[in-house]
Amino acid sequence: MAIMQEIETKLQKGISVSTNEEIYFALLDLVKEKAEGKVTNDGKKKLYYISAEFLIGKLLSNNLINLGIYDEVKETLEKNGRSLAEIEEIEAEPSLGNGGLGRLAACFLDSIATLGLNGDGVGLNYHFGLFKQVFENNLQKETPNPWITEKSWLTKSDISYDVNFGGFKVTSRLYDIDVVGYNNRTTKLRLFDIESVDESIVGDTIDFDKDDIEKNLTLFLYPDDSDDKGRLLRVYQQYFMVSNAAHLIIDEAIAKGSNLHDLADYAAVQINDTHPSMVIPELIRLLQEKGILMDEAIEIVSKVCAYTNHTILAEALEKWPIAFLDKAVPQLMPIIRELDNKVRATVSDESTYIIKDGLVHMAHMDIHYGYSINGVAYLHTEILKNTELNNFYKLYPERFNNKTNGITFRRWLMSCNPELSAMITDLIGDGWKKDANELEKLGNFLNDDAVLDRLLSVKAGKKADLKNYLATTQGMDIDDNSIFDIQVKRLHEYKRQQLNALYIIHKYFEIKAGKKPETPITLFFGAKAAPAYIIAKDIIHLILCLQEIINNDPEVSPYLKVFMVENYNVTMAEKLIPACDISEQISLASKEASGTGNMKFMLNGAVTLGTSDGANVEIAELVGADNIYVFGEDSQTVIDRYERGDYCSKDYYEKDEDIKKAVDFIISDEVMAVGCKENLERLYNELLNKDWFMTFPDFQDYVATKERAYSDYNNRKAWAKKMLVNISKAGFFSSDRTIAQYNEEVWKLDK
Ligand code: 26Q
Repeated sequence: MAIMQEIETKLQKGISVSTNEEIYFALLDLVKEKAEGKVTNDGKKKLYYISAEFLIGKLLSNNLINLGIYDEVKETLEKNGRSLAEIEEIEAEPSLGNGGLGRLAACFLDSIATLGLNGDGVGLNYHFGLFKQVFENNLQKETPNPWITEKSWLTKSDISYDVNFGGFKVTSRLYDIDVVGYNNRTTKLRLFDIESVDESIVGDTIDFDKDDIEKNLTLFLYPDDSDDKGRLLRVYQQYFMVSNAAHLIIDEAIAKGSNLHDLADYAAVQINDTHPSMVIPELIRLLQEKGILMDEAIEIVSKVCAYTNHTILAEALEKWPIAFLDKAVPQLMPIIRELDNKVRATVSDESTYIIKDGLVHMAHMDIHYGYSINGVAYLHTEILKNTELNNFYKLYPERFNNKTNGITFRRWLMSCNPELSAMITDLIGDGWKKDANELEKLGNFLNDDAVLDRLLSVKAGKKADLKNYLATTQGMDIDDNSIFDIQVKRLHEYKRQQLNALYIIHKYFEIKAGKKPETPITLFFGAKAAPAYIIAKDIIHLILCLQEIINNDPEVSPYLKVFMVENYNVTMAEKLIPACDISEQISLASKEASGTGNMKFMLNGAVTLGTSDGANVEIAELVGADNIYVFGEDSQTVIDRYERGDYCSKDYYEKDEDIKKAVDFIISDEVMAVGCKENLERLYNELLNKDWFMTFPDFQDYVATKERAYSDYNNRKAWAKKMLVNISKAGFFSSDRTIAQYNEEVWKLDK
């Protein structure tokens, strides 16, 4: 049947007389039906990618692309006077993740499906996901973000388990979302929910009764963990997730013929950061329930579980008080104690013990009882091996391996930038869609003026699209002839949005003093701060204050403008990234495990301005020094500084007039007039007295390198060449490559 007929059969009327909402739900039904008809790999061994986050983004367009019917649907709608873009606006984005780790999990599912591997994602069905961000009086406010509509991508399954907590029991329900690969294959995202969840306990804010676990368990992603109740709720969530996952794994293995002694032939579990770590003791517990003795159960589970580390920030490595686990999951504590005792019996290095000072170190459990431990970029894995986890590396060198992150080109090029995709296909054919390394062929056009001109005009088109979108949705007045310099990612001090803000202040003074840039500059930010992360919220406050001051200053605003987009999410990323000229990746060297935004920007022809950190290092190696702007101290210098503990931000402040001027501006009358004294003073003091992520030592190099990039931008032809080199070298960062490596070296699933 022609698509038009299929849609109209669903609608039971003509497309042209239906509302956008009716068309969206008709397409949703249609896509779900088509996905069900696709093949799933049903091989003996299956991967369970367990993750507290899956930041999948809107699904309609992506699924249409992967089903191969995007163009047909789009044209059919257009013929009937309708626009797919408008219909997409109806879809609510499921915000089931914070940032990188969650989006990575979503890219991985796309690649697992596309490569036709037997693997599912397993997580939680948060009803409100991450909060929605709104700005009021230049401050971030958080509101609930419901995304589940009566008809949605979720399909209720008949799978349900009893999960026991200390003193009470809950019943789960599994919902599935089909993940459509770009290859006629599908896999599933399996999201567990609790039958007794009650959305009505949430009002206009994200506050709710944190004690009522039976009603609140799956309401929010990472409920505020600034107090013990919030932290305890995280433990309940994590156990609920992994207990369900463990039941599912065992049931599915048995159904395939496993006697459980051979579980490792049927299941591989990837533990995405430490949030699902309790799956180790839970699997051991369930195997014991099935009659397997503790020692053998531990051995079996150690052949099933593998752990990915995503951070070297000590504060993000989860350590749970024994008292929490005793209260929430008393049945696990004896097993965790046994796991710890076994380590104590054989390992002399106390720093690696699982239980220390009344805390259970989740990562330690993963490393002792997992068969693979990986970092997410070359530099990150080296730092884990040589510094952060060196004591573990000495025990188990063979377990450590690197899997440099990747992104799915279906969403991050084909779907978000059809214009650039079409141009690439015109030049090199469409083999790159399945083998991203073919993008290298673009290297043949580096001296082709017509190609370079077309590349610039595609970029100009995306900049105009972004300008229009932000004018309509957020009332922003953007000059699309300016340089689009973009920093979008979670707000964190180590990511150093504050360094960018200090540059803005510096530039503001320069322009005031008459040093005007040849091409105007627009600096974009997008970032949510964790609700309890005070300094992060203060940084947002500063940026919003700068936006108000600068954009309203007639002397400066023709040359420099600042825009912080509200509620940065996947949907917004898909609009910002294709329009970017300069991609800001300015974390303090050694702190960003990988970054994946850096890869998305590069793929869309932005040039990176970044430190030697995470995957930036690999980008630099691939594109060469002429096609990236690298600045700042290197990771070893930073690590040594921390080791010595002798960094003193005040010294820099006192010796460097530019730094002093920029930092003082934070508490100037001008900023105070549009901001809050308390927030601004707190941020000022933090920088002056601590600056834990060392923005001052990198400040002058950052300014100089950024100026060099802005100046190079004016040579349009040379700039277009840099863009093309970046696109042509991006193939390595396809998540298809990453997943193929995980499979070959870690999971070993059948094709
Ligand atoms: C831990 C304890 C208590 C509360 C929250 C957390 C928590 C929550 C989320 C800890 C970590 C996260 C998320 C981490 C994350 O997104 N890491 C990013 O992972 C990306 C994918 O590997 C990398 O590219 C980024 O460099 C890394 O920051």
